[in-house]
Amino acid sequence: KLTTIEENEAITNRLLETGAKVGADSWQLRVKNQTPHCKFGEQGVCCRICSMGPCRITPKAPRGICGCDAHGIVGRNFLRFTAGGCAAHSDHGREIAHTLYQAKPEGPYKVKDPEKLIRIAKEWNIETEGKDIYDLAHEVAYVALGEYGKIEGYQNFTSRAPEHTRELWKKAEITPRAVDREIATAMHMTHMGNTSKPEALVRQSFRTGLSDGWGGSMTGTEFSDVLFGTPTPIETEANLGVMVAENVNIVVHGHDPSLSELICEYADDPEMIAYAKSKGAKGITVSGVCCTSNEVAMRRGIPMAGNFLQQENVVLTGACEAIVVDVQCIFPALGPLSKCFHTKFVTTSPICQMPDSDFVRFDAATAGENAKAIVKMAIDNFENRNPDLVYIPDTKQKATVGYSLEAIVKTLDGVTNSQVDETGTTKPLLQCITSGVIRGAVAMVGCNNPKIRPDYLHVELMKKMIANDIVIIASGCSAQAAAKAGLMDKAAKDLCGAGLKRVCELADIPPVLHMGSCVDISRMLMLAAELSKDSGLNISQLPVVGCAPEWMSEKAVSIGNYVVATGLDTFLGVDPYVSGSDQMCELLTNGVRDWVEAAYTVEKDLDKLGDLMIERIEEKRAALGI
Ligand code: BF8
Ligand code: SF4
Repeated sequence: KLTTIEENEAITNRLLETGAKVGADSWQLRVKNQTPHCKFGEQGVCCRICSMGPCRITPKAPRGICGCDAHGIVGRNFLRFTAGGCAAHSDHGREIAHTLYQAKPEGPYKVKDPEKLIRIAKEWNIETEGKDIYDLAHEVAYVALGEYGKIEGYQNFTSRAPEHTRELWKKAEITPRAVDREIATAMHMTHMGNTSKPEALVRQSFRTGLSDGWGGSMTGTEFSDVLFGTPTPIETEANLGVMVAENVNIVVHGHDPSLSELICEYADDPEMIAYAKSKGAKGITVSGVCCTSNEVAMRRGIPMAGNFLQQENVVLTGACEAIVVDVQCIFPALGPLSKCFHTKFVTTSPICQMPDSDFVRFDAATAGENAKAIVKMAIDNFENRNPDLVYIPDTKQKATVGYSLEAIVKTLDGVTNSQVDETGTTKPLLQCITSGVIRGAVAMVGCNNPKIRPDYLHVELMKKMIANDIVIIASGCSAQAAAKAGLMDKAAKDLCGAGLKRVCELADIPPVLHMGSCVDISRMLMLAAELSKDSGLNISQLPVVGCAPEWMSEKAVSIGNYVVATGLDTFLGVDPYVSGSDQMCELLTNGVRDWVEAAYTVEKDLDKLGDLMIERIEEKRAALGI
């Protein structure tokens, strides 16, 4: 039985009552204060990139003071949005590469997947023969770090894209060079008095996005796997009910797994558990929010307390001893909110510093001590809990997660009567698709956004897709929405059409596959590339589309750009502040198809959005004659 949106809303309302008792603020209240939103901002026609402005475009004032029109302003804003997202993802990837650079056999960070490390080294023409694995790790990490500012050529990982895709990029002049360079180019192009031509701004948006997807994000994913292990299917649970009233509850939140991995390790340490018991708790429970949660769920089965718009709820349970954050998607609201409770709000990264938090500066050299100190801080805080404020709903769902590309390939081996030489490839999956047992796939990704009932579009669209024999690969907060609802429980096969249900039974998988965090959308790129190579089809011919129905962050726009630029049609449920320029809208929803064989669709109506995706998938099948 699925957990409904209404049930989740009832829980939230109950928690907001606690909030009211202690005088806590909440996003639900702040949304009211911010509504209606500024129309100029919403349409993308406000420019404040120089101090002659801010300039706002209206029918009476069609140009800014410098003469820039709506199309230039919307285009520049769109590119800057992309650059922000690319920077966040890619810098996260860079941090991971730094961590790998400092890995040592006796230190807190080790090489857990040497096979993957060697594979990457070979791909990058780095000599592996007779080398100590840690020497190799440092060498590969050094090259990865150099990739960010490489002087010539293109991002190394772009060679993983199919030849046809690379040809398209070359022709469109959007092959990503170095991450730092694409971001700098984006900022330079959008400086006052530079580019105001939409076409050029969209090209650079794509190139910047591609440097994220096939650069920074892929670095994040691949080196996280090297350090912490490549995910394999594992059981876990999701929703607030994973917190345990009798235990010390530590919630990890953010994106970079370097910190959370060690927190999980220390929370599992018998010495720490004994210490927690000495303080009156029964044990220690670590659960997660947002993508950090996805990372530790995929590798350790750590339960997922919730996604983006549930972060305040975690504190509102009154049973959170510490919410420990690294970077990105963290509400500054957690500072004042934690002050209404006993909760410690622990920030750990110089990239993410917030008022009303305890800052424990985390770095690779002292990571072990830092993590231990944080776990101890949480345990010591247990006795400060006010029992009268504790309410943990018992709602949770089982979920099977951990579907990296490698895991998907392995799981599907043997599902069809494929030849021996086809194992270890995506051919069994292709066979399911070409035979029509599975009609296609949707990559469901992205955030929650108060503009939409939290999780509603994610869950309803997924239900609709699987009922139509379309398999879902999910990441980020979309994956957590699915897990909270129960769609990652293998029993959800009963909600599928007959074909997908059969595949779920044969392969023993849920119909919604958790592929990881948002940087792990790079796993989806690799899957698309493998499907293309194994089928001989172009990526754009595959019956696969992307969808971010409730997106909110700059990162999501960067993702959208690299997914479209890789050849996959992408469907959005929230407008990316471009409605103020018909030229930008036309380019993004149609014009770019000439360059990359894919485009955006923005549709706010749930039923229409779902129908359009199914239609697109069926069109692609018809074009292939399957
Ligand atoms: O990177 S899906 S709200 S947590 S931005 Fe943030 Fe959006 Fe969640 Fe992960 Ni992705
Ligand atoms: Fe106004 Fe032009 Fe300055 Fe933008 S760059 S704020 S449109 S004068």
